[in-house]
Amino acid sequence: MKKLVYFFLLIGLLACSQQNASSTFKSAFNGKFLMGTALNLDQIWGRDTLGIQLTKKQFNSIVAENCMKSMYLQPEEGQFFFDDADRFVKFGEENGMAIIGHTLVWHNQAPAWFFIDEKGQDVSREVLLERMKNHITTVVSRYKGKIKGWDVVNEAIDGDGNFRPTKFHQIIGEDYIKYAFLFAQEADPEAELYYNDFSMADEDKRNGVIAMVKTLQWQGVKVDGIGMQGHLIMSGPSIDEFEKSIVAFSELGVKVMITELDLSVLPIPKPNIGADVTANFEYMQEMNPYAEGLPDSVLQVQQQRYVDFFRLFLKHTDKIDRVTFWGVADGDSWKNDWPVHGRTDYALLFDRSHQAKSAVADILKMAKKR
Ligand code: 9MR
Repeated sequence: MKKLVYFFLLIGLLACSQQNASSTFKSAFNGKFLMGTALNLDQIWGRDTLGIQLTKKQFNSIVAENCMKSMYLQPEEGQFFFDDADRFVKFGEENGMAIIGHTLVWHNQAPAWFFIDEKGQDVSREVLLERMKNHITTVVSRYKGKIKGWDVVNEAIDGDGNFRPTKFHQIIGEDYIKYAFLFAQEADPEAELYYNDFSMADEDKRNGVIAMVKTLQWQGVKVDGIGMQGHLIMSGPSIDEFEKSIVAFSELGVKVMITELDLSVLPIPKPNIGADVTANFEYMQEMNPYAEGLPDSVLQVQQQRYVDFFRLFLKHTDKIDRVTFWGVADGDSWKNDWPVHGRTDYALLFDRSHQAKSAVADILKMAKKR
């Protein structure tokens, strides 16, 4: 009799531990895709203890929200600042996480000196290529063997599918992208190399990115993946359009990553602003309707939309390698300050007290069934 009681106790304990094991993102999606989050400086340096606890429990991949951007890594020519990035990489290594580097070449958050000479004039193509090479080589070599993959080039294609007219494009020409990938590959041949962009479910952007990646492939350049930034809003993009891009990118023979995932519940001041960080609109009370709390009805719509997107990701586990949230908890999200500063948004799946929203349980249940 006693033996029987022990037996059932054991079965119960096993069932419980099974349930716990799949009650986190990283375990529920194990074998399907990596589950990641972006970390800010408070998390990287351990000041946000709750955020760090949550990260260790839920995620098996990290990306630095800001500290690996070129204006922070090389604020002055030849003067590199690695303290934050080193700490970020150490945290990932200590916790056995897949570490993603973001981002080597981005027109935003590049230091002003990068493009000009001592007289303030634009530098030549040769000089800019040399600066790009030096930056990429220094950064990628430092973390060689530690970083799973780099967002090599970020946001190079405009909404109409053409090349965004950035300083890189103006001064070097289209092939700056090719060179960025080649320099990164040379510095760490084992690291995966990605192209990352927003509004990737839009048809023009999708086609522009496909054309660009095809050209790179035709030139023999190694591109391992395409990052689809998931800065969603309540009204768009549609699941169908998002799916078309997952499929189309995967048909290029590269991995697809859902990067920078968040879902804003706030009104937008202008349609189609994507995630262009330079967009900035004046604060108005009516643009901040949930400062005192999120009504249940809105939370439910958000929950459904998150669940629908995860259903889509689960349908394409053969194509998707990683899903990464752009922040740990609602209070961390850039959406609180963009495109209008000082609002209260609820864009992530953990609330301001680091409690899981009900969508989390739904998503975990769905993952377990697959
Ligand atoms: O979330 C980031 C925010 O804290 C920064 O102020 C901003 C500018 O560096 O960048 C935000 O992250 C962007 C990411 O690096 C690239 N895609 C768009 C993201 C949101 O703007």
